[in-house]
Amino acid sequence: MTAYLRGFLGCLVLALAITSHASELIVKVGEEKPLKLTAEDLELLPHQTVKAKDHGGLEAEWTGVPLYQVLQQAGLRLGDSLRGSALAQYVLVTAADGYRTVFAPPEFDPRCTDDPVILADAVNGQSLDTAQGSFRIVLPKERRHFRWVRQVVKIDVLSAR
Ligand SMILES: Nc1nc2c(c(=O)[nH]1)N[C@H]1C(S)=C(S)[C@@H](COP(=O)(O)O)O[C@H]1N2
Ligand SMILES: [Mo]
Repeated sequence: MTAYLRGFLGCLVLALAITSHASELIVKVGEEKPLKLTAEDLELLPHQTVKAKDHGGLEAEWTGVPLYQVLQQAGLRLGDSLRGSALAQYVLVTAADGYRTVFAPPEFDPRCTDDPVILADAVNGQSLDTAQGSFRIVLPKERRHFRWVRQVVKIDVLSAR
């Protein structure tokens, strides 16, 4: 009984360790110090809710933080600074399964567009499930869903040369 309990507690601790590890997002803007965000850190930032159809065509309410705010916190300069060589920057989003996709900063800079790009942590008032991961990119205006990256674990801002 005691051994069983110990085994159970061991599994629980391991599961918690894996879950908390999986929920960390690393955001690296050029040579800036990487920003590490847990799900709890993201919760503290101002959220926005958007309506969007999922891949199956069902309308849902996605809640999260506008991506540009997370990137600005990690050191990305938008607005008036987005000019000249800064326009050769690209944003590489990597998921836990190795899926990757890129964005360009003007696609989510509010000085350039009204179309939201959300780093979502909830849908219809519920936290995202394990298939979605702790963080998912949501693009309500994009007709294809290939950039709705699930299980986002890393975001790099790089410069094309
Ligand atoms: N991590 C990850 N995100 C991903 C993908 C993937 O393979 N891995 N596929 C993309 C594609 S092509 C589509 S159509 C949608 C599907 O979203 P769904 O799984 O919620 O239906 O997820 C996108 N996000
Ligand atoms: Mo897809």
